[in-house]
Amino acid sequence: MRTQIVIVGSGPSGLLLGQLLAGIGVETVILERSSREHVLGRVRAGVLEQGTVELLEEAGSAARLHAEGLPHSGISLAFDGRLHRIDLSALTDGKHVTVYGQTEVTHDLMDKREAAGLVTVYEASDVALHDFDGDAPFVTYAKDGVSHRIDCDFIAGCDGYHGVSRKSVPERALKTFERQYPFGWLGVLAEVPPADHELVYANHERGFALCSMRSTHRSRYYVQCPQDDRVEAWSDDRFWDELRRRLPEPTAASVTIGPSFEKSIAPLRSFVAEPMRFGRLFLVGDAAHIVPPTGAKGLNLAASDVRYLFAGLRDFYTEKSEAGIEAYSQKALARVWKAVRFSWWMTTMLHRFPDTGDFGQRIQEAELDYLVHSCAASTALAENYVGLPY
Ligand code: FAS
Ligand code: PHB
Repeated sequence: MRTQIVIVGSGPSGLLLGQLLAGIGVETVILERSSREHVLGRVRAGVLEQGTVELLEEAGSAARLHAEGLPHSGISLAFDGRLHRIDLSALTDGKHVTVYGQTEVTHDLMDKREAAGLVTVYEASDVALHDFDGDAPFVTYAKDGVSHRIDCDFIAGCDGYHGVSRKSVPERALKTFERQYPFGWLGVLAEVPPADHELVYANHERGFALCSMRSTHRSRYYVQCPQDDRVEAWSDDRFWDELRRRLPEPTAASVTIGPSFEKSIAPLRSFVAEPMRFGRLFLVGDAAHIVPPTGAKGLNLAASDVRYLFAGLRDFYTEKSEAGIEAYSQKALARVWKAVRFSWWMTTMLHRFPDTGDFGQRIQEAELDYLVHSCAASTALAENYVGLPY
């Protein structure tokens, strides 16, 4: 079999890239390790930058997003028993974010791909990348016990942190940067109305908490927990109690409790692999970088990479120019590192570290107090949160 581009991974970056390429007549095959149901069963991001929404519009899969997504013009920071709103739109000439779950983004992109009759091989095993350092790369995989080979022009490694693509690059050709955080996030989904009409990021001496949502009747909450904590140790009652202890009283009183239907613990890390291109292989999204979710950047960075790579591939196929694909890694990494910095900064400012102590807690509160009372400081937060220019 032959195609123009093999995309490894049917997450948001793979699906979005495939949809944009289909729009200019470039043929792709997506190889996905898991089942369609398993991919859609993952609960992850919830906040989309305006640039991500515009890309989904360009991919023709933003109709439900516009019908069901929630535009948000602000967020609140909670500390020292008080809530402080950051007016994102006022500070960024009217920009906003849209609250719409990654699961829905993935679902919309899958539906669009299937409606166009484009090929996605689910439950593809033993995916292996070959000869991507030459000009005739190919990918092999097995499906239902039968081995397959796909020859292609390029391979897009959209297979996440644990995928095969980054691991296929010779170690000597890759430089990685990593920071593990000494805690995780326990996340809960419940069919209850959100505690506030916007997101609340709480700094508390017991630990970080986040009030988010998926709709006006479905809430998404997180509390910081020990790195080695287990979901089984957290009954719903214990979760609701701990969440409300970390929130200012009026916000805690607005929390509607109810049975959780999803509960999971995610580790937090910052990770970047450089460069993001190796001959005919491009690393995209979580395959190349991971950020702690505190800055709501993971999914949006994946979209940012897709934007740069799509522009490069479009120039290659329509203008016979290699300038865009040559510049991909350097352009993508410039924006990646700014988002890695912002996510690291939000995480260090809002979480309780083992060595924070009383002095560290006061320093965090002083930084937050300065942030919410300084136009310059809150503008810096706002322009990063809504998404820096591409
Ligand atoms: P993904 O990991 O989403 O997709 C990669 C795909 O490749 C998967 O479907 C996988 O099954 C497949 N794959 C892997 N190995 C393969 C192989 N060998 N062969 C074929 N297919 C293979 N971001 C936020 O902004 N906010 C959040 O709150 C947030 N929470 C998160 C919670 C968790 C537990 C995790 C893991 C991530 C979270 N993220 C969050 C980040 C997340 O949203 C990612 O940024 C986003 O999924 C990136 O999309 P992709 O790059 O497509 O990678
Ligand atoms: C979410 O709704 O899952 C979410 C929102 C904002 C974040 C992280 C997660 O910073």
